[in-house]
Amino acid sequence: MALLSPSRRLRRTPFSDGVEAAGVKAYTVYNHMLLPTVFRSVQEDYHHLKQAVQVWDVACERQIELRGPDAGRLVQLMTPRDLRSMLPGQCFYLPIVDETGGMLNDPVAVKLAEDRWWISIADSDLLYWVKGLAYGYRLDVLVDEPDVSPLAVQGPRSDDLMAAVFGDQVRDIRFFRFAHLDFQGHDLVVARSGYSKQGGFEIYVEGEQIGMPLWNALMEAGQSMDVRAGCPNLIERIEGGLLSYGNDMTDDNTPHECGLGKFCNTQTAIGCIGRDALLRVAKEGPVKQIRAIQIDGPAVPGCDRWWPLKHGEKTVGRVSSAAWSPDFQTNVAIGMVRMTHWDAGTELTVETIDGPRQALVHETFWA
Ligand code: THG
Repeated sequence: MALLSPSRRLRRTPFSDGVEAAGVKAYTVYNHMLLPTVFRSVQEDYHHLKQAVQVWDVACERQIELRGPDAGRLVQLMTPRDLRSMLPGQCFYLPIVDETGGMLNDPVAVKLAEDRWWISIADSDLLYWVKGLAYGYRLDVLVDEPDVSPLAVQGPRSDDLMAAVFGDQVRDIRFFRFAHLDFQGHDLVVARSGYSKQGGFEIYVEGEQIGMPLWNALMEAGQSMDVRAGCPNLIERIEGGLLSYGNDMTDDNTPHECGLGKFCNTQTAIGCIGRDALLRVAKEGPVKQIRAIQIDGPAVPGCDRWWPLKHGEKTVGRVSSAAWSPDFQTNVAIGMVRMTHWDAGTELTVETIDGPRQALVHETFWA
């Protein structure tokens, strides 16, 4: 692939100087912003993530801030997950759906207060949908994209690194909870969350002023822990079954097709715009669903378009993400498979860009 032309529209982040100094080798574009994808190599980065600790510039996980008495009502309009039990201090992974039950995004919602939320979005322009709803429903809420940039610390040594910078209080933060912690006089939201299965934290950095000081403090404190700059890792996230909006699912898919049924309480999510549509399809159940797929043979090429999944002549699904897994010594993949062929152990053929391969519907994701 050719290079990306830098421009004002392709936004840099408060950490871009650190990312470049660390020798970033490739970027993707996510929410119109730079997202690093490779530092040494995807495989080297993968081994290191699973053994040590990394600092990730995930500023592209942009926030939509909702402020005002109707903030909670507006979030509930958008999701079939029942939010009544959610307390300030909690984060929830939320399917966001339109009036047909189609997925518009799969953010992490951060409930700062009853009347103040951050929706930490995946790669789609959700802001306009949210603004449209707030205006159309005449809600008493302000909607905007504040300058808040998440910095993730991920890997088995995350607790030690974070404790070195923020103190031992970070160890007490529970999964998908957050605390307010001080860094050089700035109050930061620090959550135990992140786009890997290796454990870690996300620091919501407000403004760009302390971006590089925080980056540098983590890098210095982590020297003895072999800290490195990293990024969401393709291999690790496929092993863990972490979905990527736009790749593994689109607005043509319901949350149930995406395997996100466990994050839906459609019966009791009163107010959700997609509720009727989802209740209708829930009666029958989904006819296709996300599955872990194992692909035989040597390392597959990069998956930059859907690869058809076939049973004989018949197309029964598609693979949307795939990579060679050094730990499992096979190609791991995420696909959408029709009900008739989604049982574990079903043998299929996947038409990769380099030709057909044998594939197997796997029982579960790998990690
Ligand atoms: N963190 C924050 N914002 C984000 C992401 C993130 N925005 C974009 C993208 N990632 C959104 N997608 C996901 C996908 C999966 C998870 C979080 C965001 C995730 N899932 C866990 C799992 O499936 O094991 C746990 C979910 C749970 O149990 O509640 O973490 O990573 N800020």
